[in-house]
Amino acid sequence: MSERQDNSLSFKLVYYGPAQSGKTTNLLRLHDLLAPELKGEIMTMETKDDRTLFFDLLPLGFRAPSGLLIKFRLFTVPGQIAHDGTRKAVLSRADGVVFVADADRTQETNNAESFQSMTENCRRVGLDFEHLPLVVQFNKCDLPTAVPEAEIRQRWSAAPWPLVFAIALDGRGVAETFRTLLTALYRRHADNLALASEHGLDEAAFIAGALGRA
Ligand SMILES: Nc1nc2c(ncn2[C@@H]2O[C@H](COP(=O)(O)OP(=O)(O)OP(=O)(O)O)[C@@H](O)[C@H]2O)c(=O)[nH]1
Ligand SMILES: [Mg+2]
Repeated sequence: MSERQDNSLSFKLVYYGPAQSGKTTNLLRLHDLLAPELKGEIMTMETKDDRTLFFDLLPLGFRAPSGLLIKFRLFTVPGQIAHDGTRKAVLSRADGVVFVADADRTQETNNAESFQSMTENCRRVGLDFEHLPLVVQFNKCDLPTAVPEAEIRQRWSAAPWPLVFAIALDGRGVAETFRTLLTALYRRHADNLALASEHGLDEAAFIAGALGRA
């Protein structure tokens, strides 16, 4: 998170995950669903077959009662194996991550490899993975071949991160995922940034400011 002289804060949030899991779709749906005070244009960079080559970016923001401007920059990484260098660069200085897994049973190995690469890349860019606000989304729950929610929950029961089940294609679970990440982000930083005491932002106001009407 960067604090600036101009009374603003900027949080970098990254959607990470294996190729084609629905990271870009999450950002596109968020852009449709959210109405924060400030919403920039979504920038997507896709090749002709819809695969992210570098990253996508969605800028959002709102002003706290104190006047502090709170900005969010939401990025996606490219999931294709070949783009690991780009993933590392995008992950650098992230304040929070959504890991978008593909619920399709055929994607279990790809999910596991991508999660592993995320932890390694966090280490390489100097992020404290232990304390990183992280939400795990299982997307594509509409597929007939999706692993059932109960089975996924059981498998992840020992993991400390919140799980959200989504069908990003029709927007389901997309705002909930973002809201869950904002909650973790707030709890991580509220005290050191004096968000409640100096800026008039309790957790609900922080989340409502970032989401707008969603
Ligand atoms: N069935 C189904 N398909 C989805 C869902 N979400 C996304 N897709 C489709 O999955 C494909 C990949 O989606 P993207 O959002 O481009 O995936 P990505 O993770 O950004 O892919 P990379 O940029 O290559 O890493 C597209 O054809 C989407 O329409 C979903 O919830 N269900
Ligand atoms: Mg993409």
